[in-house]
Amino acid sequence: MSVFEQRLAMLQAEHLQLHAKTNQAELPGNGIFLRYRDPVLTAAHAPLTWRYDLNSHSNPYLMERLGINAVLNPGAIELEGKYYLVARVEGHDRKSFFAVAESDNGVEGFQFWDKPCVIPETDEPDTNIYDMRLTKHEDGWIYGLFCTERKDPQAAPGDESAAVAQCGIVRTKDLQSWERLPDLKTNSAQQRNVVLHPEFIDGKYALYTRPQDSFIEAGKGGGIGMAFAESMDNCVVDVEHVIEPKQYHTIKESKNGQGPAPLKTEQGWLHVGHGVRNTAAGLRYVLYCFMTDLNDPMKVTHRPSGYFLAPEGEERVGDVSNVVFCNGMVAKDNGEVFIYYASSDTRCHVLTTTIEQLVDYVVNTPEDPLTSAGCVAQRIALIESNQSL
Ligand code: M1P
Repeated sequence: MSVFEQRLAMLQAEHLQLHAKTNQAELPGNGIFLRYRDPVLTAAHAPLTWRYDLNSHSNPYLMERLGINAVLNPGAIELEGKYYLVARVEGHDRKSFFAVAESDNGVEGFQFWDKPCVIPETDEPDTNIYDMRLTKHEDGWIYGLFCTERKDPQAAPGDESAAVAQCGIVRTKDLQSWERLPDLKTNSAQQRNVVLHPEFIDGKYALYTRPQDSFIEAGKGGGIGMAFAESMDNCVVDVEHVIEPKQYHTIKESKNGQGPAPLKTEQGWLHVGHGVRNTAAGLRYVLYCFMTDLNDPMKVTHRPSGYFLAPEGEERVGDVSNVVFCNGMVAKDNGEVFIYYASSDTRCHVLTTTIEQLVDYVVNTPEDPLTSAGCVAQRIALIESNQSL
């Protein structure tokens, strides 16, 4: 057997094994959600045809020609009972692209479609695109809002890292053909984490934004904003109302951002977002929840204290360590919820829970009292109530 044949047999066997692997919930969990033993989608899931030249004449050593570095930050959607992730796939070349992976049960067996998504460009080509949020809008389209990054035209000579992030928009009916619409226009210097609300509000499209001064730092901006647009064909917003600000000495003191589109529940719109704080070891990203009023989605009604999910174990290490990030969530008609998140900008995972559990968590978990003394009083109240049982 040639080197080529031996390597191909090994690679194919490994790939098959990865896709056949079952995933297990880790019990007993925290009562809010279940984590799973294995990531649902990783760089190793990328088809061999994306990475290798499979021609034994042009590639006798079966070398990897176009490696995949990471698979992260997937948008998620359920269509006719199947689970689809639109993942951010990053090559060894640092450029990201989108690719669809599907699974029958949402926790295992995710398999990429044959080819990555072809996202048309605008007149101003994107250098890098990532982090798609999918929204099934009541207008009948599935929208994908994502970050488009281009070199900062104001960059000082020699500065090859200054970038401008803005919101790109596509729409589709089938996740196969994507219609590119003009980028979102706002008054903010930088935009990431822009998400479309699934319903019209007063006849307008409603968007969650994240006004930001510079590429990494929120600066005077930051917070989750809400803004309204007449149309998605030329989406322009004027005022961004910050409905969920960053806050001193909390898990969102540096910045925060909307996760996927919020879930509609009887008690309110349930949001998953990310909060960021700075540490001596760099930025730490955790997930947190909040709820907004059904009739007035600009009004936050519940803010359970602290984080909902923080990186654990191997999740803590990766290209950007100490990060969990979520931009995909699926709520089924039977109340089950699948929350997809990535760890350390490297791999994708799932959490499962229910609308009932999430609502209980958001509505009945006390708010952060914002001081040590307040937290002690809060904990003593819990202890004393338990002692009186
Ligand atoms: O590296 C962590 C995350 O950083 C950015 O998120 P934010 O804009 O909130 O800082 C994004 O680049 C995201 O993709 C990345 O996971």
